[in-house]
Amino acid sequence: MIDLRSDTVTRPSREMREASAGAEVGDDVYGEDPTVNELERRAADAVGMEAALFVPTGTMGNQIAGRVHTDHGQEVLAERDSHVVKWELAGFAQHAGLQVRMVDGDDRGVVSPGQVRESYVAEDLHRPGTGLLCLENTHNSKGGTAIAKEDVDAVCDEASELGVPVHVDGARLFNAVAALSTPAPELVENADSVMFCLSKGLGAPVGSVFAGSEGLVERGRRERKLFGGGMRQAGVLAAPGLLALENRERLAEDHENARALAESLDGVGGLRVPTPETNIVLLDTDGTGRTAEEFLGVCSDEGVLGVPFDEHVVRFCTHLDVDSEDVEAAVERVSSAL
Ligand code: TLP
Repeated sequence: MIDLRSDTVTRPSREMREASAGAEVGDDVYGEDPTVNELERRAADAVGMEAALFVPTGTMGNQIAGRVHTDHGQEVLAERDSHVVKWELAGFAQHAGLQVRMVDGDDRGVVSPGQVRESYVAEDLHRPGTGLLCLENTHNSKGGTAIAKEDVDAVCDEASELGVPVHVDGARLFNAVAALSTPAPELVENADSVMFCLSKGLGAPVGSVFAGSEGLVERGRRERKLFGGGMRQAGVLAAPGLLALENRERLAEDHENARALAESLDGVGGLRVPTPETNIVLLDTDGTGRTAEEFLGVCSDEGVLGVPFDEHVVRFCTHLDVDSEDVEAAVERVSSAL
């Protein structure tokens, strides 16, 4: 099976399993796990923030952001197709009492400073006030688009003028870094916090990071406890996370594989496949006469897995466990399926 459903499907390497087995551990709720402490230090450095917090999932990292930046009952601004809007069970509403004000980004998911200003709500007797702007980079639903520093900075400046903090859902931040050749600390330097996942393209079995100022991360630590995320001897999970940080450089390979996959499949049997910016390939199945689900059915019969994103949109994702030969094989199998 060539599994292109997500970059979350990677299995931990032997080195990761060994690092896990040999990890020095302590009770992280007491701040005594040396491996977690080391991961948090290195993760903060990697994004140029003062401090970082190891969390079990990207979802928890984003939800912690919702709670630490806002007051209950405020509004959060987020792009309409972003993960926090589509795939986190309305967590901002459930956990932080936030009303989400959705903004239509452009076709790459970029939100403009003008949209931030227009959507901003000043607090008064009738209106709750905007407590947070949440950005996503890379933007998953828009096909892993890598949003440039100028675009990130422009909205951060606008938000800052309005007194609104900015959180970046950077589940795939290092894919953006690789695609843009902009170091992560520069890409998020004007944001207040960032979440990035160790468990996606970086290949760790578990884990994400929430990073920001010392004060924000300390508040985040309490929220993580509230969410049931105080993980005790979590060094066994942080050790593979440390190795995952070393995988940042190789993300460019996934991007090359994604490009090769898209270029080879574009036009096959009526498929329309734009060239991706990172590791996410979106396929428009309309011209094949099949819906996304039907297309995935025939692909699965040939041993290729993807996920449906819309009635006629399928996502294929490249990752650490897929090499260029697998991509060639996937192209052959999909072509024969069609
Ligand atoms: N995304 C998953 C699914 O939930 C869709 C995937 O396969 O892509 N932010 C973004 C942008 C994400 O893509 C994801 C996961 C998350 C947050 C949540 O991370 P986890 O799965 O660790 O909670």
